[in-house]
Amino acid sequence: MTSNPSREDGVASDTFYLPQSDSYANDPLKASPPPSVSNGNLFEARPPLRGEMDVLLVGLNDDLGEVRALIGSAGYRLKGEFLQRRDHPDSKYFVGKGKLEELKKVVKETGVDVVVFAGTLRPSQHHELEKALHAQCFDRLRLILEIFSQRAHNREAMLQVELAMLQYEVPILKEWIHSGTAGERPGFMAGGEYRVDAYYETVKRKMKKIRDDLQLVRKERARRRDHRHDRGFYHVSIAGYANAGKSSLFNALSGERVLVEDRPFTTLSTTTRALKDVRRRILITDTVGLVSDVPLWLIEAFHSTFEEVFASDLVLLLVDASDSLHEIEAKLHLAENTLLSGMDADRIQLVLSKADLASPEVRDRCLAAFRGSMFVRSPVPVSATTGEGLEDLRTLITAEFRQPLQLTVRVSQGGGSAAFMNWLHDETDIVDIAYEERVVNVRLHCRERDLPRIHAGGEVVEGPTEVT
Ligand SMILES: Nc1nc2c(ncn2[C@@H]2O[C@H](COP(=O)(O)OP(=O)(O)OP(=O)(O)O)[C@@H](O)[C@H]2O)c(=O)[nH]1
Ligand SMILES: [Mg+2]
Repeated sequence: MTSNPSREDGVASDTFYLPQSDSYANDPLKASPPPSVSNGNLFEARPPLRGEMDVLLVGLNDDLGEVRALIGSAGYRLKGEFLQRRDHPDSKYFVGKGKLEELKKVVKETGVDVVVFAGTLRPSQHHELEKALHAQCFDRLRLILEIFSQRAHNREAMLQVELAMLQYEVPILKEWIHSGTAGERPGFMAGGEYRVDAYYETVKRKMKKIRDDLQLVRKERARRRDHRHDRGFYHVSIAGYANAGKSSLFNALSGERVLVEDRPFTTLSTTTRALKDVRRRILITDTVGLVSDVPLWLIEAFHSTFEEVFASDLVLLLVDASDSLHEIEAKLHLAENTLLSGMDADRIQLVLSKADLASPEVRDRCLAAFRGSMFVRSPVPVSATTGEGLEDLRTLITAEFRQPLQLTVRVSQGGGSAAFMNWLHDETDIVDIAYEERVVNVRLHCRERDLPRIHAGGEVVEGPTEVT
C-alpha cells in the first residue's frame, strides 16, 4: 500500500488512498449498488454476493490487517483505503464530519460497490452513512457474515447464516423505516409504507421458521452424538481461532482431505471422522474457527458447533505459532471465555500449531503465555506440514482413552462366538489374540461396564487387573 499525501483534491496527509486505473465510476452499470442483502432475504433464498465486488476500506488506525484478510477471504477487490487517524469513531458518521465530505468524493471517484468500515457500525451510523454515501456500507461483522453466507454449504450452516444475517439486518432496517426513508436505501427495494410493513412481517415470520428448522436439525445432531457415545466411541474436537490450522491437523490425524486454505473461515460446518492408525474407535471433529468481537447472537446462531465441542471428551485447542505474542494472548483469552463456560479445563489440550514457523525463542515465549492461561495441560507443539509432534499427539489421545482394565478371555469356537468376537473388536482394545485348537485366547483392555458381557461370552483366564 502506498500513501498519497500530496493529492491535489485536498485529501489530507493522514488519508491513504489508492486510485486504481480501472476505476469505472462512469460505468452506468455500476451506478447503483447491487441489491442489498435485505432484498434477497425477503422472499427467496438470498444469492451470495460473490467475488465481483469492488470495495473501499475505511479505517481509523493502521491495524487493518484482519479486515483486509476478511475482504480477501470474501473474494472482493480492494480498490482503495481511506484512513482517518482518530481514537474513537464519530458517533454519527464513524469518520469525522469533515472527513465525510472527502470520503463521499472518493466513493464517487472509485465507483466502488461497497464501503467497508474497519470496526463496528451502530445501526444509526449505518443508516447515516448509506444515506450520505449512496453506497452499501459493511462493517467487520457484516463482512464475516458475507463470508459465512458464501461458504455455507450444508443445510444447518445455511440456516444459521440466514438467521444471523436477518438478525444483523433488522435493527438497520428499523432505522430506515423510522426515518421514513426506506425507499432511498441503496440497493433496497424501492417501495412505500405498504411494502416496508410487509417486509417486516415477512422477516419476523422467516426468523421464526428458521429457528424451528434449526431446532430439528440440532435434535438430529444430538441424537447422532448420543448414539456414538452409547456405542463407546470417544470424541475429540479440534477447536481454535479462524485459520489456526485446524483442518490441516484434522486431515493429518484422520487421513481425510477437507479443504485447507490460507484465509479465515474456510471451514463452516463440522466434519467427523475416525482417528487414523489407532485401534480404538476414536472420532475426531473439525470445527468452525472462533472469532473475537462478535455479538452474542452470532455465537448463538452457530451454537451447534459449540455444542459439538462442549460434548467432546477431549478438545484440541489450536493456537497459531506464527501469530504475534500479543495476538496469541488475545486469542487465548477469547478461548477461555468461549470454551471454559461450557467445559472443564482438564478436557482441553492446548496445541501450538504451525510449530515449523516458530523459532525456538518464539516457541518458548508462546509456551510461557500458555502457562499464564487458565488451561492446565502442558501444550504440545505440532506441525501438520512437517509432521512434527503428530505422533506425540496421537499417543496422547490414545493414552487419554485407554481402557482401564486388562484381562484374557478364552473363547470357544462355535455357538455365538463369532458375534462375541465382533463385539470384542468393537467395544474393547484387543492387545493380542492367540489361537489354540478350538479355542482363542484374547488379551484385551476394557471398561468395568464390559465385564458382564465378557463373562457371558467366554472364560476369563487372567485378570481383570488395572492397566498401569
Ligand atoms: N507452515 C505451516 N502452515 C500450516 C500448517 N498447518 C496449516 N497451515 C496453513 O495455514 C493455513 C490455514 O490452514 P487450515 O487448516 O485451513 O486452517 P483452519 O484453522 O482450518 O482455518 P479455518 O477453517 O478457515 O478456520 C493454510 O494455508 C495451511 O496450509 C503447519 O503446520 N505449518
Ligand atoms: Mg478449517
